[in-house]
Amino acid sequence: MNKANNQFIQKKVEFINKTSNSQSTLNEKWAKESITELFDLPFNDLIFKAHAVHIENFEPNTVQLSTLLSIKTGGCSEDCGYCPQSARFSTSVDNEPLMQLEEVISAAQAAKAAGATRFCMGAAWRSPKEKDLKHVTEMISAVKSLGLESCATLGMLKEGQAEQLKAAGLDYYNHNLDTAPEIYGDIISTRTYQDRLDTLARVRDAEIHVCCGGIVGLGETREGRVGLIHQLANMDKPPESVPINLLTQVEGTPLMGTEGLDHFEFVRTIAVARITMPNSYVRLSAGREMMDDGIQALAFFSGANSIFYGEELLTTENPSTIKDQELFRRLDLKTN
Ligand code: SAM
Ligand code: DTB
Ligand code: SF4
Repeated sequence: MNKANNQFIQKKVEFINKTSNSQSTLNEKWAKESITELFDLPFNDLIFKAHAVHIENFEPNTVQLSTLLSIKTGGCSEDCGYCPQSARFSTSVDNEPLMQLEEVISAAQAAKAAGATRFCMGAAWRSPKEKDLKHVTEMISAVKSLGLESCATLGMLKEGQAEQLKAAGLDYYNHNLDTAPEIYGDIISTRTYQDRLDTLARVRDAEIHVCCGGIVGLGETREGRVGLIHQLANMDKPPESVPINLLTQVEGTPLMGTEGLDHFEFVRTIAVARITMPNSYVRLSAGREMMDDGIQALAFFSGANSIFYGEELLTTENPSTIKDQELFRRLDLKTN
């Protein structure tokens, strides 16, 4: 590289570093103003900065693969406005009871054979009942014995339930904040933001890794996205894993027909998550089916280092494993 080029990059780094976190009067790690400033950077400056943070903290060019399985589908009592599994909306999702252990084991074996290292089991529950939890703990132990990391997302946890999951060997619990507190009530009325924070605290106390993120494209403004990142980045300990979902609009849900989010704004959200949570895995989650390869490449450049891998999310489509493997090859990405 010639001298002029080197000087240019040096100047760019200095300029970008100027947008640093201004100390909040509330003594939080990330002031809302600093997060807003990041979102407001010229796109190239933002993703350049995010990439710099990423390669300082993670193995570059490496993506973690998590495969999802819906172990109990549909018929959920909650009213999350984005979700095709709510019993309150008329969608094409068929209700299915809790899966048998053998079916879960075969799905986990297939995920491992395809290259996934984490297996995430999702259930359409408000919160698990004791008898359900017993079956789920068997599934967790079976997944662990295959040499996979385990993750579960079962809704709100009551006192003592996180400890049961931990004892079965659960590595991660996924429970999303979904959006900013100010917007939350427009999307969900059957559980509060505080309910979610309480479950997350139980997961932390039980020493299970926290997987917590949200959805963008719910019709929120940029301020809404700032508010979500502000909550996540200021947790006492930020989540180890941060899934950023782009709303997958499903016929029959209240959020069907919401104006689509510019995919560059989605990439900005990934970049801001990376900068504000430098040690967390940032997962490019729901919505990849709608994104072209260029947008996904920009998301990886901006610090996304995990994806949901496998033909299906919970009830909606995800890119095929063959298509993903082709993308990894074209981008020289290693997987783990
Ligand atoms: N029932 C449990 C709960 O809500 O905690 C676990 C499963 S729930 C489907 C897990 C997360 O998936 C939600 O919190 C939400 O962030 C995400 N999700 C659900 N439907 C989605 C959609 N249509 N588009 C994007 N993300 C979605
Ligand atoms: C998360 O943040 N996204 C996943 C997982 N955690 C459970 C779920 C996405 C669901 C998309 C809609 C569906 O397939 O039903
Ligand atoms: Fe139920 Fe979870 Fe869907 Fe909400 S997101 S309706 S809690 S399955």
